Amino acid sequence: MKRVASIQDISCLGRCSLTVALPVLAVMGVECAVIPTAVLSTHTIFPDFTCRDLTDELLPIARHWKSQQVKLDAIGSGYLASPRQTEAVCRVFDLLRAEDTLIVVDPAMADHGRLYKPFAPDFPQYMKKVCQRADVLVPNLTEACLLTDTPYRGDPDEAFVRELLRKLSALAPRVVLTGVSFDDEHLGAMSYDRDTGRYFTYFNEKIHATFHGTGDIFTATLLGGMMQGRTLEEAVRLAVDFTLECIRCTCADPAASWYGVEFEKALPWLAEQTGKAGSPT
Ligand code: PXL
Repeated sequence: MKRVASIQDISCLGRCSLTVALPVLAVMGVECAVIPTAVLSTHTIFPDFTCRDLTDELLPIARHWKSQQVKLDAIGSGYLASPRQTEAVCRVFDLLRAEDTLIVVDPAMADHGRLYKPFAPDFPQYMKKVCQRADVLVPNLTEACLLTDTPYRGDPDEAFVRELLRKLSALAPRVVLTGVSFDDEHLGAMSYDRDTGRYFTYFNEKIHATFHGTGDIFTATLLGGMMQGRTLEEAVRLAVDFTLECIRCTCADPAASWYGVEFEKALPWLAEQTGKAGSPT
């Protein structure tokens, strides 16, 4: 069985970060060890959330694992709570990565043209260092602009997105940009592989509703898909389709909460796709 470590926060309520990665990876037949970066009462879109930064725990956890010869097939990072924490996460990567460990970084710090509330304008400069350790970097459009010092555009065309991907590839060899849309009917992701020069685009239906935590669902599914032996491009398709399935389930429920998607209802769909990928090793 493949084992990954997921480095991101626990938002006790809100359906994001670890509370999404754990069930998604479990359904995909992948063991998910965790390094929690912070404990928050809710995600940061709620007012007055509490937050306990766990930066000082990260390296002791990693050192203990190292002493136990823990082997990781992948390490994924997501929301990080402070600039100091980005430095600790870089050290955790350096300590725990083996030659064949896949590093997947989601620079979860911004959306819709704006940094999340807790972050100062210089935070992307710190996050860049984490991104430079990635084998696969998975930003949304806002994060991609912040990481490449590109003015944000809410209505990108294909030339803009290709150029953004190319600029991002200075940070990591493979890049997947999420939330890509060139018209009113389609939404998906676009990837770029610096070594082959190949772009890949995959769209599915665009549902006109925005939900929180969909980026975390996408990245967890992408990582799980790659651990199941899918190529990056196959994993992108699966992640787009599963994220859409989660949004469909949420929109079908008039009593759905505002703060996150009902991914739980879509997990059986994901389990079915997992069967199609063959047994996890
Ligand atoms: O979904 C990204 C995310 C993760 N963790 C926390 C967040 C957010 C987005 O706002 O606030 C705590």
